[in-house]
Amino acid sequence: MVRDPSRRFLWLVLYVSSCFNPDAVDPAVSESFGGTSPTDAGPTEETETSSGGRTSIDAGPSSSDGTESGLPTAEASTRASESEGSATEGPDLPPLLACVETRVSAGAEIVGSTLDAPDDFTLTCGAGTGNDLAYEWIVPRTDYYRLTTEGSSLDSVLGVLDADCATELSCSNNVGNGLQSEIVRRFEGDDRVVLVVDGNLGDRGDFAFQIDAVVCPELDLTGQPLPAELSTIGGVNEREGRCGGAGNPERTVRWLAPTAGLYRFSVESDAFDPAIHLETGAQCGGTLVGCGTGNGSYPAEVTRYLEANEPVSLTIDSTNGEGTFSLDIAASADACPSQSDELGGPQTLEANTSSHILSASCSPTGSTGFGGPGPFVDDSYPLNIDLCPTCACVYSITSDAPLTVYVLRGTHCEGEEVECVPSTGSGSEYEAEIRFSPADNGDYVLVVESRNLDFSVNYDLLVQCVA
Ligand SMILES: [Ca+2]
Ligand SMILES: [Ca+2]
Ligand SMILES: [Ca+2]
Repeated sequence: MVRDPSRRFLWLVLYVSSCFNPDAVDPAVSESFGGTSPTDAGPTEETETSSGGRTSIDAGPSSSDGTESGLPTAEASTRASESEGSATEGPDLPPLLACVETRVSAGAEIVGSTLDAPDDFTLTCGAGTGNDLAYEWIVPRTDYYRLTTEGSSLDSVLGVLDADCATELSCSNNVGNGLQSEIVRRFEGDDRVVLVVDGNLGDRGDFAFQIDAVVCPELDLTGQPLPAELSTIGGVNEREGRCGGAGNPERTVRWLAPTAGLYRFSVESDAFDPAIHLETGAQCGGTLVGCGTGNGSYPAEVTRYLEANEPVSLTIDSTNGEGTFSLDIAASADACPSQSDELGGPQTLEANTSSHILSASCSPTGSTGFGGPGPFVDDSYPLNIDLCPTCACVYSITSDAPLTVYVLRGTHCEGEEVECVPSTGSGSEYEAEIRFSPADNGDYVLVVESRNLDFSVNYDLLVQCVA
């Protein structure tokens, strides 16, 4: 496991960017929420990573044509020595760890080749025997950082090890549909870690590797007093999503739940109608879990079950203008789903006594009734879809008043909203349909939400399947 420090590494080329530009965000990538991102497709093999890609790194002129690894040794060494600035070398820094070739810094772009490197490390999320290279990184300050091999040509595996050169802290093989690796995690200032670039299944070749501080979300509210009074004035407009936000500035915040449970994110403003989007992960661009819109009558809300210390990123956007707002994140003692059995037989959402627990992306959280503003009530049910390969089913919720039906992935309201359908109809006959195919097999929570504060809604489920 421990690398022999005497081994020569010939082909490393190290660049240190002249300055780290945190604003260098690819707008085409940053403006999409998880719901439309290709990186949402299915689970990835990485651990402790977010599935989204925020920043495109410039792999430099050398990595795209693959000629850098063919540089004469002398040239490679010269360029490496040019990079040895005060960030990575200096009298106050300790001697290099025994298992690494050199030291790197945040903002540095490293390109190189594992072609003639040794195979000293085996990372848990990779397979086989690939040549690898190891770097030491002394964390400049406590923050979340993104480590990526985006732009590499080999099938990379990326690992973070402790300074003992052996204890693996994070590992990423593939993120999204690609073969490259990404790790997003919090590092403590002055920590010394070993970063390993390995080849999966024996793959060897050119790689690019970069470390950047995560700049979206802008603010981490973990442990800060809530509600938080904030403003979108002066914010950038780089994001929009299913619930809106185009053309208006937004604010982004990270938050980690102190304990596992159901949490409600709510935003209210007198200055604008908020649109909030909740994504998984410590950086913007993760899977869109849910979104909500608010108006003068009721705040925008998203409520989900979070594991303890599970980072989420919230974008507070606007559908009309900018200004100050109040963000609250409150633990809920409600059970979710609210019902223990699957929906079957006639039910009633009582206008005054049913609970408001969840909220939909495709209809407002609440409105103003006879007694003033308030949230809509909802019932939620476990739902297991287990269809044969040629089967398909239509779930129809029929009702005597308008309602919204939506479906969350998972068993306890932890997952993303995968479908949201407002009922259509008139008089006392309304209907909302959701279709399931074998590709949808899995566990869900089915939510039925009233869209009237003052009247109860009677509803029932009709399931029609074809084989
Ligand atoms: Ca290896
Ligand atoms: Ca890979
Ligand atoms: Ca926006």
